[in-house]
Amino acid sequence: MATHIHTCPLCEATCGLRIETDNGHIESIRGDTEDVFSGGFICPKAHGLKALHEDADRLRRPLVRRDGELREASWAEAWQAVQDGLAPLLEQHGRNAVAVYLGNPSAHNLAANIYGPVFLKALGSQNVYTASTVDQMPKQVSAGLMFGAALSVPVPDLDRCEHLLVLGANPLVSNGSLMTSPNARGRIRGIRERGGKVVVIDPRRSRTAEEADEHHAIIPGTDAHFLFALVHTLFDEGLADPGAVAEHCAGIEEIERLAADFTPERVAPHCGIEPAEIRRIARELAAAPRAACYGRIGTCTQEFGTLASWLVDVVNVLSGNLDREGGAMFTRAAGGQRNSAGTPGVGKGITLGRWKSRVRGLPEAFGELPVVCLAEEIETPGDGQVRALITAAGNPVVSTPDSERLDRALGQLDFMVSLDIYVNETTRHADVILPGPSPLARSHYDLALYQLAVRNVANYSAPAMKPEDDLEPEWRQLLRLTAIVTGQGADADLDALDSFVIDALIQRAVTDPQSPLSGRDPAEVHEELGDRRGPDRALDLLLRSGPYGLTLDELEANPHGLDLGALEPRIPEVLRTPSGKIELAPEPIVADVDRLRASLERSRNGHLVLIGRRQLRSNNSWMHNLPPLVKGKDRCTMHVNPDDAERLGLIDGARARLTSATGSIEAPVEVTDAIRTGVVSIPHGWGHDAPGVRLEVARDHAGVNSNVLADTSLFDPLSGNAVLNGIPVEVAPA
Ligand SMILES: Nc1nc2c(c(=O)[nH]1)N[C@H]1C(S)=C(S)[C@@H](COP(=O)(O)OP(=O)(O)OC[C@H]3O[C@@H](n4cnc5c(=O)[nH]c(N)nc54)[C@H](O)[C@@H]3O)O[C@H]1N2
Ligand SMILES: Nc1nc2c(c(=O)[nH]1)N[C@H]1C(S)=C(S)[C@@H](COP(=O)(O)OP(=O)(O)OC[C@H]3O[C@@H](n4cnc5c(=O)[nH]c(N)nc54)[C@H](O)[C@@H]3O)O[C@H]1N2
Ligand code: SF4
Ligand SMILES: [Mo]
Repeated sequence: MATHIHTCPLCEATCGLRIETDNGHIESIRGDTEDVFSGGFICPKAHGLKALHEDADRLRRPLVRRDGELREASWAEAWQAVQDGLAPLLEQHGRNAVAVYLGNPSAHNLAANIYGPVFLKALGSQNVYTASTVDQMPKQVSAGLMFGAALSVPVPDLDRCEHLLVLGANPLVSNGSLMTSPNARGRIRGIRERGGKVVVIDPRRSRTAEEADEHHAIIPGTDAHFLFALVHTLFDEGLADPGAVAEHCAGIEEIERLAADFTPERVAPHCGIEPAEIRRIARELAAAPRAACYGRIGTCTQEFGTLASWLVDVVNVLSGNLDREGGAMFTRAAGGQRNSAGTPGVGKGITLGRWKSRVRGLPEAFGELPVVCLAEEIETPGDGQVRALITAAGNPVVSTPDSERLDRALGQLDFMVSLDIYVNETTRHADVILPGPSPLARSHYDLALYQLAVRNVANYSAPAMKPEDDLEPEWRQLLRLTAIVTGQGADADLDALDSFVIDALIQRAVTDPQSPLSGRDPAEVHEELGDRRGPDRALDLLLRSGPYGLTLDELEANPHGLDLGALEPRIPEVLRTPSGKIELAPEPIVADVDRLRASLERSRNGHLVLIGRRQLRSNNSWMHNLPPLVKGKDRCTMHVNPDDAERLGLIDGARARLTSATGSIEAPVEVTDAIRTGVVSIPHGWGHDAPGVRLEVARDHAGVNSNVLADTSLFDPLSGNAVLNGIPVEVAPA
C-alpha cells in the first residue's frame, strides 16, 4: 500500500486528494484533511478520477487514420503522420492555414501552461482559438483594461466577506470559477454564519440561490442593466465612495455620467427586478462593512458580457470594497503572475485587436480569435483559409456554438491532429490522436488558478500513478510539435529545445526588477535548477523568481501545500496600466455603453430564451464516460417553469423540441418552479451518440448537445465571447 497526496486537476477548486494505491491499483480516493487550502473537501468528481484512470476507452496509444479509420499506431508512425500532414500545408499555404484550439483542461495542465505558449509562438498562426471565448474572455478584457494585465481579476475575499452579491454563478455546484476556493460551499455558508448576507442574481433558483438570503430571478442577458442601476443608485444617494483606492482611480465622473440614464425605474422592466429592490440591494452593498460583488459564466457568456464583467468591478470600487479585506482583492501567487513582474504600479496595459479574423473581421484578444469564427475560417476559400487544425484537450464540437456547422467544417479539413485522451465528438475527425497520460500520472501545479485564489497558496503534486509504458509526456508532445512547425522535424533534439525554453524563462527572470533573481548570472541560475527537466524545472524557476522566492524542493517537502496567508491589499503595486491608475472608464468599454443604452428601447418579443446550467457530477463535455458520474436518472433535461409548460402544452417527463435560428434538438422536459418564466435551461456538454465516438458508457447516457442551438452570430463584440445564455428558442412538445 502507498499513499499519494495529489491536487485534483479537474476544476478550479484545487482540492487536495489522498490516494491509496496497491501495486499500481487505486484503492481509494479521499479528501486530504491536511491540505492547507481544502482541508479534506472534495466533490463527487474526485472519485471519477479512479474511473478515469481505469477507463478502457481512455487512449493509451496514438491513433492514426488509415483507410478512413482511426487505428492504433506507434509513436514514431504517429509523429511521421503529423509531420507529413502539417509540413506541406505550412509550406504551401503559410502559418495561418494551421489553426489551433486549446480546451479547458489545458488551463489545469502544467505542461500546457509552459509549453503551450512556446508552441503557439513557434507556429505563428493568427488562427488561435480556445475555450476562453466561450467562457471568461469578457472578464479578462474588462480586468485587463481596468487593471492592466490579463489575469488581474479581483476575487471575493470569501473568508472575511460579510456580504456577497453573486451574479450568474453557482459555486455550490461549479465549486467556484475565477475564484479558486476549495469548499466554496463551506466558505459561502461561513458568510451567513458570521451574520453576513448572500444575495444571488440568477434566472434559476440554483443550489447557491437556495442557500442564500435572497434570490432575484433576473431576465437573462440583463446583468449590465441591473449593475448600471446599482451604480446609478450609489451616485444618486451619495453612497459612491471608493475608500482607500480613491486616489488611484481615474474616470469616476465619467462613470457617473454613463450611469445617468440607467435609473432603476428604467432598467426594471428589462431585468425583471423591481426598482425598490435594486435600490435596496445597492444600499445594503454600500452599507456592509466588507462586501464583494462577484459574477461568472452567466455574466460572461451573454450579449453584454464585457460590460457586465466591468460593472461588477465598478460596483466593487464604488462600494468601497475593491482591495479591502473581505472585499474583492488581488491574489499574490507564488509564481508566473504577470502583475507581480516588471515595474510595480505601472505597465504597458493591454492592447486588443492586434489582428482581425479573416472572414468577419472580429478582433483578437490576448493572442486569440473568437471561437465563433472557427467554422467560417475553415469553410471560406481564399488566402489564409484554415486547412489544418490542432486541438489540445478540447471538444469544440460540443462546447462551442452552432455545433452541427463546426462538425461539418471539421470534416472538410485537409488535416487534423488532436492531443486528447478520448475519441470524442471532436477528435473523431482527427487524422492523428496523441494521448497524454491519465491526470494522476503527471505532476501538477495549478499555475493559472493559484493566481485567482481566495488565499495565497502554493501546492505541488508529484505524479501519483505511473504513466502507461511509452506514453510520451505532454510537454514533449508540445515540443515535438514545435519542432515540426519550425521545420526541425519530428526527430529534433527535444532536450536541446527544452534548454532553449528554460533559458528564455531565465532571461526574463534575471531582467525582471521585481524578481528575487534580478541581476543574477543566467548560466548560474540554469545550473542551480539541477537535474529536473520539462515543466517541473520551469515551475522551479517560476517559484524562485516569484514574490516569495520559493523552490520546488520546498513545495515537495510540503505535499499538503504551503499557506502563504490571507489576501493583502495590492493597490497600487498590482496595477499595470500606462497611467498607473485603476481605469474605471476605459475607452473601448465606454464606447460599448451606447449599445446597452440602445437595448433599453427594445421591447421583449415574448420569445423564450435558453440558458445553461452545470451539474455536480459532470465536467463540461468529458466525464460522461465514467460510470460513477453518470449513474442515476437522466440529467440532460430541459427545465421549464410550470406557467410556460402549461401555455406550451409541455408535460413533465415527455419530450420537447427546441428550435433556434441554427438548429433543432429534443430533450426530456422537467417542469420546475426553480426557473423563471420565459426561460428554459439545458446543461451543455452532452450529445455523445455521434458515429465514430468511442465512449461506450457515454453513448448510453448520450443526452443532447445544447450548442446546436447557439448561434455564431451572437457574441459580445468587445471580447468576441459567444452568447451561450439568452439564446432565443421556440419550444413545443415533440
Ligand atoms: N460540476 C461542475 N463543475 C464545474 C464545471 C462543470 O461542468 N461541472 N465546469 C467548470 C468550468 S469550465 C467553469 S467555467 C465553471 C463555471 O462556474 P459557474 O459560473 O459558477 O457555473 P454555472 O453553474 O454555469 O453557473 C452559471 C449560472 O448563471 C446562471 N445564468 C444564466 N444566464 C444568466 C444571466 O443572463 N444572468 C445571470 N445573472 N445568471 C445567468 C445560470 O442559471 C447558472 O446558475 O464551473 C467549473 N466547475
Ligand atoms: N452552452 C454552453 N456551452 C459551454 C459552456 C456553457 O456554460 N454553456 N461553458 C463553456 C466553458 S466555461 C468551457 S470551459 C468550455 C469547455 O470546452 P472545451 O474545453 O472545448 O471542452 P471540454 O469538455 O472541457 O473538453 C476537454 C477535452 O480534453 C480532453 N482531456 C481531458 N483531460 C485531458 C488531458 O489531461 N490531456 C489531454 N490531452 N486531453 C484531455 C477530453 O477528452 C476532452 O476532449 O465549454 C463551454 N461551452
Ligand atoms: S471541487 Fe474540483 S478540485 Fe475539488 S474534488 Fe471536485 S473536481 Fe476536484
Ligand atoms: Mo470554463
